[in-house]
Amino acid sequence: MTILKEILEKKNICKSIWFMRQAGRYLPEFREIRKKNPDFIKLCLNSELSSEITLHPIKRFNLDSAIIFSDILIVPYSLGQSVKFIKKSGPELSNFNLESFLDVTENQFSKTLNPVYKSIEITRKKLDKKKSLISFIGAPWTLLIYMLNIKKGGNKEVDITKLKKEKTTIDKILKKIITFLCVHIKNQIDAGADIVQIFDSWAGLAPVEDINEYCYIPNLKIVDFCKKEKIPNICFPRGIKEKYYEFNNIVRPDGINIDYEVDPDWVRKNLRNVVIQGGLDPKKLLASESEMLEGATKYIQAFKGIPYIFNLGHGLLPETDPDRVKKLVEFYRNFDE
Ligand code: 1CP
Repeated sequence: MTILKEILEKKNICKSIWFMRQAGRYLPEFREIRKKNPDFIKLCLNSELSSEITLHPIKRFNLDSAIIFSDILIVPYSLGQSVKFIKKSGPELSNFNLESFLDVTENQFSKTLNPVYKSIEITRKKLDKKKSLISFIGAPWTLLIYMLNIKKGGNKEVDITKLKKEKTTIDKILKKIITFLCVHIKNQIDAGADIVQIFDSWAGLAPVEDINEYCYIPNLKIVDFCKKEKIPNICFPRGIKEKYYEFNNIVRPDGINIDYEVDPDWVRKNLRNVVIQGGLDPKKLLASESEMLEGATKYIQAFKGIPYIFNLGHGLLPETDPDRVKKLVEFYRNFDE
């Protein structure tokens, strides 16, 4: 049994560490490959290279889990939208077209994503049996934001007028996308992944009065699917503050990744019947070494005596020094609780 499965299913207390966005921009070996592959989506769909990138951080830091190198936006891409990554300004999707979106069949969708599944197969064979291979999806609300381009104001809010205007379209998108996200999860697990992480990176931007409809219910439907299929799952509803409590009680995932805005002692008291993951601010890896290690200590101690997966409160930043990551891993491994 892989280490994360042991924690998430059996609630065993094991030491376990991995990082969100552990494969990618901060690693010179990734940047080398990326230079030669200007089309990012094509790179995600290159099974051999994607597997190689997935294993970069495992080779360097001997982490307990690998997360497959892909992107949450591969799903909108497979449903007909082209995706470009503009340096500094982030991802840009072509205009959403409801007809062509609704036209894509499950078979076409799985066929486009086949290289991801192939990459999982290759990676599983190369990965130590005890290590987990994590698959992932973007949660429906986070995908909607990119698909309809409804973020504004320097990523701090959504365009509510546009959200209301597009309501009928949104209902249709949600219905289909939940089904197809479940297909993508199942295909990744069948290919050899053993966990799924559901990234709701923009959950904090859901209007308070609509958080049930846009965040809780879509996550719940996906988690219920995972439970039916016995797939260990971790949710990451980033930025919802004290609503982590409500989210956990409604969605009931196996694991929950906390962000750095929620206090770990509050989390320990309030989030029950769920395995906690993450929390440390990725900016701590840019600060002094002692500040970074103090930060890490706070999380390790807050979750002493209960199952806890060490990770961050958001992904590793592109400017992170890989040696810092190494230091943090060593510190965690040697920490005497
Ligand atoms: O330009 C480049 O070189 C591409 C940078 C890059 C990378 C390395 C993007 C573009 N995506 C990825 C890989 C990726 N994305 C992974 C696999 C690597 C790993 O985790 O080890 C994963 C899990 C993601 C997930 C993802 N993509 C999320 C959810 C997690 C999060 O950070 O909130 C989101 C919101 C995206 C969208 C996305 N993809 C890429 C960018 C620049 C963005 C916008 C958000 C951001 O700036 O990260």
